[in-house]
Amino acid sequence: MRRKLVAAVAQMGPVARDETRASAVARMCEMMRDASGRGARVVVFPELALTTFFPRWFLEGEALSAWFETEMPGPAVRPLFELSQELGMGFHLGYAERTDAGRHFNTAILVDGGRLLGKYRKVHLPGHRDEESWRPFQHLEKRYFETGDLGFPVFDALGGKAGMCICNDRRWPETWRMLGLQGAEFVMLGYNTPAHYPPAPEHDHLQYFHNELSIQAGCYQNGVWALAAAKAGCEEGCDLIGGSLIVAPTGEIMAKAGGVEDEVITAEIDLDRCAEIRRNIFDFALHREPQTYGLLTALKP
Ligand code: CDV
Repeated sequence: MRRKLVAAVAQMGPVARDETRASAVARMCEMMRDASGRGARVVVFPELALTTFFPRWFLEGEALSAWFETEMPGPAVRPLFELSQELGMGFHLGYAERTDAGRHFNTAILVDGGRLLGKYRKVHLPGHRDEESWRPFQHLEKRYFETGDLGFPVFDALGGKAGMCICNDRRWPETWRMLGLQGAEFVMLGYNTPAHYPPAPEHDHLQYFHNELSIQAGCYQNGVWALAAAKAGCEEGCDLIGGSLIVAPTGEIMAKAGGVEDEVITAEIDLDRCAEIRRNIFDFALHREPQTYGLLTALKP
């Protein structure tokens, strides 16, 4: 019997700076119910989904720490966990994490039936460490977060092998290969991608193309499904791309969001289709030549 399930991606429109977590969670609960009504077994929410994308501002002290979750679920997020239990549904959620030891990460979790199954902390942090006044908006992920310390874990979930990554990670082939080598069959990810990239504005017209290119290539080259959720639209004056996607292991786009508001897309995903790629052109055991790839993990070329 083939391992098929309906998967959903819940794109979110903008979350305003003064929007409460409770309000964002209410929006997510509504989309989880919608997805469940369409037969979905899992729903993927964006990166830093509970709040506005706060790394666009230089913040210190309480003005910064207010954006971080110190417990998961905290009271505001508990309704999502409860609904996951009620509906027998999995979900992927991105949020800013502060650990008990005072460490800060850009984090995503996988929950199923109200139970936490896995956690990932973003490895490829984009942006810069110090305020750069020439920018129309800041991107201070390198200041606010540490590099993820959990590697690229793969979890048993939903009858298959689940992996996660976050936003900028999707552009890096190493992310996908680390997950592919561990047998991941579907990769969940969220993103906040500005339509305008201040250091290279000449590429602004390619933002949607590069999103699809990265995800489709990652899927094809590793024989995995991808469920990719945008936070989209004009958030506090910053335009974020939409284009949330469900991509097959062949690299084909199976579903795509049309707008830049809250929107649920679904597709049936057959986990056994990963083998179409992995037993053929990307049969790792047969065709990889790792003895020639030393530079990939060397600290300096
Ligand atoms: N949140 C992100 O990781 N954003 C990056 C931008 C800054 C390039 C992205 O890869 O979309």
